[in-house]
Amino acid sequence: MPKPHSYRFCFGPWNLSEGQDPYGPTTRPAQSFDWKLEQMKALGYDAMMFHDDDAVPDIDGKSDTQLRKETKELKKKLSDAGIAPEMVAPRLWFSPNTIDGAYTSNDPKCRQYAIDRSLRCIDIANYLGTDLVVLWLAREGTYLREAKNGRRSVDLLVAALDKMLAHDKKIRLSIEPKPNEPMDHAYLPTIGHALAIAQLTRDAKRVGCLIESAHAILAGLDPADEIDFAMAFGKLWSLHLNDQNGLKFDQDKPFGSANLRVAFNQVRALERNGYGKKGEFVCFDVHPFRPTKVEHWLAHLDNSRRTFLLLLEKARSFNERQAQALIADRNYAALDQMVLEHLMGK
Ligand code: XUL
Ligand code: MN
Repeated sequence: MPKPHSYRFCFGPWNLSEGQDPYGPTTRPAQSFDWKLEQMKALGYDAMMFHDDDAVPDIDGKSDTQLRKETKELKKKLSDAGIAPEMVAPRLWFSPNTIDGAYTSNDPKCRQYAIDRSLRCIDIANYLGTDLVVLWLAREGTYLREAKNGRRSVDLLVAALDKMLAHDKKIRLSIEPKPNEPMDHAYLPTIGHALAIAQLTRDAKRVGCLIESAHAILAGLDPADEIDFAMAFGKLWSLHLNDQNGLKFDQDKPFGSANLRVAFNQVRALERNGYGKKGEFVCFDVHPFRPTKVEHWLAHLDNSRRTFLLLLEKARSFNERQAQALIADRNYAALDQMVLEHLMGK
């Protein structure tokens, strides 16, 4: 039996969110970055993931010198805290320049902004000491079909990826697909799309993906199958575990909250593929429920990791021999019940 490996855990500053939604304001007061870092240490997490402007607030108004200085300060803070920088992601959905999309905007000036901003994000990753840039392509899609030319959008996405790959010979790009929200339809809705577009770039082996459980569920897919698919290509370089109750807005629920069995199967898929053995982190892209009180603000992160570790025990103690015998006998009813009873502790 190979020795079971241990996992390392990560979250981002945005996962200690304040409760705002499209219908109402915050329900918890904003906290400083230093407070968030303290909480991460207290929870015993290993790494932090960043948007470019989590690392350098108000990035658009800052010079390259300032960007370098602030990132170096952040790097020191992280290393003093014993926290690794996992990745940096350009926030390409906030600026007035990305109203109609970033790399696929119909306005060439806006497309240029998106590329310049992405190159600065790569610089931040370099200063911080990570080779991973995550691309959640929030507004690369349409509200209505006729607004953009889909074929041209694919070409523009490839051109943008190529510029990033050329800017830095070592950087790896992880595309985080999501099928909808804020767009009606996104151009890269699934892992298959992300890995396919990688093949059109100048250096396909440096373009991989990040799976978020909720995003896969929103695409009508099983996140465990997405994990197996990405890992068959050796391209699952990061992971956002969370949960999602059906086809609605992106809920970012605690891991396992909506469907424990789907969560169990994700852990099984990670185990059988050896996720984490090359230094990949298990990140929880989870948010507190809006009614959460300040004194319970960290619970969703603690609980997600706790559920993950309990499901890991379940994955490792699953009776594979018994399961294989039932599979050989095509007795899927018994297999089904065996899984349920295992999860219920029978
Ligand atoms: C959006 C989402 C983002 C990315 C990082 O749904 O998941 O937080 O993970 O940009
Ligand atoms: Mn995510």
